[in-house]
Amino acid sequence: MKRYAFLLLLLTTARAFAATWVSSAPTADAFPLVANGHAATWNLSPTADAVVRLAADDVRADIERVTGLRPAEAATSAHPHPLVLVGTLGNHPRIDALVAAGKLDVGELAGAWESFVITTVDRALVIVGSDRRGTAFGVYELAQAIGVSPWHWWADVAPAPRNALYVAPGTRRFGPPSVKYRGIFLNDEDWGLQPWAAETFEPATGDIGPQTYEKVFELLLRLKANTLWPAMHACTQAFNLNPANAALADAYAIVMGSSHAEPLLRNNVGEWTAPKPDYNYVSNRDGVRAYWEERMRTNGAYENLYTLGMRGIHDSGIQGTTSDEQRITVLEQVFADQRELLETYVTSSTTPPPQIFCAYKEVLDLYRQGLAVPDDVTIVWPDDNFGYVRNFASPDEQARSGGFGVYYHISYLGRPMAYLWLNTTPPALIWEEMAKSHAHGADQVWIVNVGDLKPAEIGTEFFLDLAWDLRRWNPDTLADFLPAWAAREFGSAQADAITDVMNRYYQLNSVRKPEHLQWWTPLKESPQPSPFTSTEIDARFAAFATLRTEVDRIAAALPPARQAAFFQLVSYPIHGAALANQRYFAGERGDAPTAHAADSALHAITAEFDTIADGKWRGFMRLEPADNDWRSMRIGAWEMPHFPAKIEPADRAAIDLDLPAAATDVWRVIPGLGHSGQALTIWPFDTPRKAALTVTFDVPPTTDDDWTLELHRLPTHPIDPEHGQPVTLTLDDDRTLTLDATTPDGSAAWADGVLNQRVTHRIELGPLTPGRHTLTLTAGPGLVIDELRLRPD
Ligand code: REL
Repeated sequence: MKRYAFLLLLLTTARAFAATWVSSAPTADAFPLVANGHAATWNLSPTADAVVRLAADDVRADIERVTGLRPAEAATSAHPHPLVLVGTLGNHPRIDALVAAGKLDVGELAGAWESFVITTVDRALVIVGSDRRGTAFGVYELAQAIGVSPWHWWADVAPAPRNALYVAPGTRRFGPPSVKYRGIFLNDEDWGLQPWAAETFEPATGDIGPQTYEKVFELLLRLKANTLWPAMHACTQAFNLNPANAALADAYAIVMGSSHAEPLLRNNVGEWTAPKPDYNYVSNRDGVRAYWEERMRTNGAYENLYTLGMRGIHDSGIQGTTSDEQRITVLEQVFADQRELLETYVTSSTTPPPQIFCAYKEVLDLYRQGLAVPDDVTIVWPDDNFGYVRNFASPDEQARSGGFGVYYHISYLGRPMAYLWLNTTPPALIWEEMAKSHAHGADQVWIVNVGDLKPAEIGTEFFLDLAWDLRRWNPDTLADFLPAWAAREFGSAQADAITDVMNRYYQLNSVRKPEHLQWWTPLKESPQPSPFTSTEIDARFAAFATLRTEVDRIAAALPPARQAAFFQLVSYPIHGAALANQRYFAGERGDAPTAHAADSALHAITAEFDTIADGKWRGFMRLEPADNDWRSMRIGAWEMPHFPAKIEPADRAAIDLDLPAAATDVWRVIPGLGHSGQALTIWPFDTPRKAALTVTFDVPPTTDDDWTLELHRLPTHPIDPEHGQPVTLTLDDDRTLTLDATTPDGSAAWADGVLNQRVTHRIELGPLTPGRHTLTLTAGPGLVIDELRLRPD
């Protein structure tokens, strides 16, 4: 029993990514944040930044949410102790005096970016930041430590009530972050965010406006993010057309940017009022420049992250050019003109403002053809919209002073098929792609496209967590994220069970996203039945059915206060994905009653979203958009498929090679990655050389078959596009085969790869003698092997 308790303690320690330094029971020298029916008083500097004041107000409200007691605020630090002192270094006289007296060791805080120290000294709890956001992050760190989720408002996560809160003595240091600018892009808001804001949350504005943005900004700070690309579709009024939005961003110290197609904070779909063809830098340079200049004049005083370059009005190529050569010339002129505007309206005497060039879609090709990007501009690599980063800086490029960043998607509207509904990108994939990018210099800007934000809570948080402190996450700690998240949101009793269902949810949807069940892509000529065998479909049905039962069992075990959050974060996504699969596969089998029942059930649980949390989310969850712009893009219009009788592929005994057993200290198993949930890759990601992976397998005695080796890999893009991803396979030390495990970016094969979430290479081996064989695979970093399988021909 004792041993069990010890193991449990070890497990809990390993899992705890949230702070555990606040307890409900007094310990020696602990600071009484709330004790004996009294909450310690807070004191802020009279000249505290707006964001510090906002954060302190939020967290004082959090303390009341947890304990029922709201801390008072004292105008002066001469107030009797216990006191919570909150301030930015150099801006809080009492904190500065403690530092000067040598009582408060702030370490490397002075001049650091967004860093903070939380410490107990002289019967005070001190939260001191290096700058305004650092201080605010420190205050919100305390909120997490007392058990308040960053999603307490956005997903109705109820904190566990506590009578007392004691802060353990000691000094805790945080920051600087792994990535300088970290944020989200609210994109494709036509389904949830915009209709909900317009009808339910902010009817007076009738749009996504200051009330909604205020909640978004608070969330970003709680998640230790600092940047926002605002909603930008035609259904939404452009962010900067309402000056209250930018003023609010400034109060919350949120750095405002704009997407790849919206240079210098201009939302073209909503703001370019001249005829569309005039958005043309060849024929109307003065007109476009004046349009940008106007925004610099009104918003240049705020803290912004400026997108440079130019594309079309929306997500399209630059207008008025006929060749790549001309596009490059025009873009270089655009850079020069835009930087001149920044120089005039923004640049302080010494520091140019942060600028990015996002090499999205066709723009990456221009960069690869030699487009010259000013050295101090951050080049932001795009993913391929499906979660696989398209480019990595070479060692030479990494010398650029502007450095690099990544624009990543966990939601997407576009070809070959959108995914705008559930969030099914496994945390393990986000880690694999983003940590790999970081290892190749992408540490200046990380932006994630989160679609409507809900239900993308888990992916959003994990992405921003990585950006805040990437060092915590590696192949050995990755699996700790979900249990810690589940324990924080729903309590420890059900955390393991929730982790288990979420892991299975990610794995099942790694085989096919629920939005991509139609087994064809617009790139193929006609609809096709799924490539699964009946056995595989039955197994998928059974796995989803088990998940649904388990989710309902967990829901029944949770207290009423946790129900709304559980529905939003776990139950709806899992039931939704299961029903979408049932609807599709039953339809494909011609089982109309089951397919139609699943369709009705899917509509019913979606409608339930309108009723939870007393109707707070009415209008947020829809299978179709509220406007007519993007019909049938979310999960695809559903109808019973009409296929001829299916030809079942012969289900012949294949041999699965035991890849995890072959892992080495270089080829590492990444838990939760791939169809297998245990794909292998070379880690650390900047390992400079190739490494060998050796697998043994047995061929059965009676066979005289020819064999094909299937190498299933994730559709990652090569780290070095010039040399691809060469793989050498050596069989029994006497036969060597080579292949290039790359897929041409944007091709039909690429489309299949991202929809299947794997690419399969088939290598004919011919006959194999019965008995033991050895296969050695040698490749470089960047290749992710999901499974190796031998099939008899
Ligand atoms: O960056 C993106 O993902 C966007 O360009 C696209 O997703 C696009 O705006 C889309 O919303 C509609 O075209």
